[in-house]
Amino acid sequence: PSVGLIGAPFCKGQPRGGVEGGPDLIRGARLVERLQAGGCAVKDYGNLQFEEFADDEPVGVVKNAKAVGSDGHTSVMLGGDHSLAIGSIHGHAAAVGELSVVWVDAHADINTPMTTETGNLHGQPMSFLLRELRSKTPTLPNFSWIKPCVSAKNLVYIGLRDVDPAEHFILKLLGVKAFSMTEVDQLGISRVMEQTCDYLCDKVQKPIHLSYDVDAVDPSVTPATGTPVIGGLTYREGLYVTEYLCQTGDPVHVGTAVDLLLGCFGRQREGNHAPDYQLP
Ligand code: DIR
Ligand code: MN
Ligand code: MN
Ligand code: MN
Repeated sequence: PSVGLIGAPFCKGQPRGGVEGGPDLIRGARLVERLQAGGCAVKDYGNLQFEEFADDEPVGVVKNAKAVGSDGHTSVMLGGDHSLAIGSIHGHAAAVGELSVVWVDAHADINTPMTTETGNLHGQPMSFLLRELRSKTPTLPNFSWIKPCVSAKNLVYIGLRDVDPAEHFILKLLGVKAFSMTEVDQLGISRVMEQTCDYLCDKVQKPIHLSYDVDAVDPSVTPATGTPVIGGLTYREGLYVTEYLCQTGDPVHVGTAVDLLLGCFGRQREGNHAPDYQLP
């Protein structure tokens, strides 16, 4: 496989500093070398630069709309906060057409600017991307470039356990497929992944866009998240998701830490060896 990395040191979709350091920290964990060692060709495009907006006043309760709206672009995006998924999914859809989206997260991130309780745009990206919510999302400053490009039937959630009432209403209204932690407990992660792929690949097989929020994994494993929610995926369940998608589809976007990312590009816990490996 061949991987293009883009760092997105961005944090204005939510109130806390820290995540903007994510891309360089992930690189610092020798991501490039480890992908190469696994047989991937890697091109690192460096970090995106984000404009500063002195006049980024709240729109209603929504914060930093101009800064979030002006991000964009495609491929392996190292976040950064989850408002970046607007740009990465939009760009991915522009490049390949119809997409399936697997959203692994404690949260549904599907609040609209009208339902958000926090004003934080990292809790809203799916509302701008879903065709079915077009009439429910007012256009924010710098958001006019966003064309809804994902259909509700092509979206699957995994790991939900902190969903706002309005978000829950939207999920039920649109009939979105969701495996909350209850279903993970009930079915086990292997059947969750099997059913996810059966569901998405039912009709024509489309490229899968994996959007992975590190807070999907239990905070005992990923304590550095700004929004820890107890009762998440174990490290092993978290990795299983990426290993499984790697052997079935071709996920193109991930925003998370090294092991999960390596899992997306072929690293298996059972081990790996090159096709031309010879025993000495
Ligand atoms: C909450 C929290 N539902 C919101 N969302 C988070 O701000 O809309 N998403 N933390 O990752
Ligand atoms: Mn988040
Ligand atoms: Mn989350
Ligand atoms: Mn999220």
